[in-house]
Amino acid sequence: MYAQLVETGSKKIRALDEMAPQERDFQQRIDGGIKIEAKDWMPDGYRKTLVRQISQHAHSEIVGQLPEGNWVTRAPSLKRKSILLAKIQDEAGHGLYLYSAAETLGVSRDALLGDLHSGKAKYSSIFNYPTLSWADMGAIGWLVDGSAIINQIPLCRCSYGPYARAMVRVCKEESFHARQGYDIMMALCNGTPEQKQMAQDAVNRWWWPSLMMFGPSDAESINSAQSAAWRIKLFSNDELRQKMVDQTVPQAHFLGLTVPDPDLTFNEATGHHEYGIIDWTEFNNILKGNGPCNRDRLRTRVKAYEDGAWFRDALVAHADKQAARRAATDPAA
Ligand code: BYC
Repeated sequence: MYAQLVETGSKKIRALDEMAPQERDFQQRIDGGIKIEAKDWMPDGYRKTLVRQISQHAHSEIVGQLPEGNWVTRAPSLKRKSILLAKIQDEAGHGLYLYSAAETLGVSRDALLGDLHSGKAKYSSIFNYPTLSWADMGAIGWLVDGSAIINQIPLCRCSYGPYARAMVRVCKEESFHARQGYDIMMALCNGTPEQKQMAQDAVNRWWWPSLMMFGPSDAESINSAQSAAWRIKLFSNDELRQKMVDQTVPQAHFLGLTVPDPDLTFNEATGHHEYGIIDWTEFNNILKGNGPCNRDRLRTRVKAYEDGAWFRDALVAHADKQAARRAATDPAA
């Protein structure tokens, strides 16, 4: 079904009869819905695509802690603070599952983090925007984690076993994150006019960046055709973006908030909300490192890594001591 000759930028998806036997077997397993596991043979391009996507995803999770971390000390109540802390800790956990999934493909976590810290690796564009008010915690949970769920539920069924399995738990936790975000928005929208205005202002700033999270339009997406053939991507960027808009617009209406898109219309015939033109110049600028917070995020991330060196050293020293103790008491071990 995948095997049409699709041009993907410089690449062309090859038909089954153009493949060497080993690659054909591999593709047929994927087409048959059989998961690929770490020790299975895989084409180099499949491995590279997964390392690229899973590591970008892992980086997004840990950089994604920073905009919300900014509000832990300013949460409006102890309850909100505990919930926010739990959410941010979940994101660290997601990063760990994902780095572990990437490691099964033969790359080291140190190398991946090195690429993040040098600015070579990408992470999601969304985390390069500032969090200016408490309402941003609501908007991030509702819109950003909401978008993440839409993108990641299909990944639970992707062809690479370790990635798919990591996604199952991630999606369960993301669902709590999205609810806590919507709950913050509900509280603000049922509060004073100033609080409602704060919620509206947050939606005004996070709406378009959330749509950009899904990546370039299908026409511009260089990796999509091959990733779809390998069942790493089960839906296109535009399909998932449309799902997000269709799901979120009624939620905004329920809150009594306006979606900041004058061109937004509901098409009765298709049942979809049609949205206006996305500012891809803004997206591309962020990808080039020129968003409002790119430099700050990277600086904070590198500092956190350097400040944690003593802790990583202590873990290694502890593991070495335990191994030495085991060897001393049981030389056969
Ligand atoms: N930001 O050919 P395309 C979270 C890049 S974590 C930056 O469509 P692909 C959360 C793309 O990498 C959310 N870069 O690529 C965490 C590619 O560049 P390279 C993270 C982007 O891979 C904490 C180029 O543009 N989720 O929700 O087929 C707190 C062309 O794009 C972006 C994931 O990582 C972007 N938005 O599709 C709260 C999910 N979009 O690599 C929440 C897994 C595109 O060729 N990833 N690019 O140099 C995916 O599903 C896919 O990788 C994407 C892109 C849909 C993101």
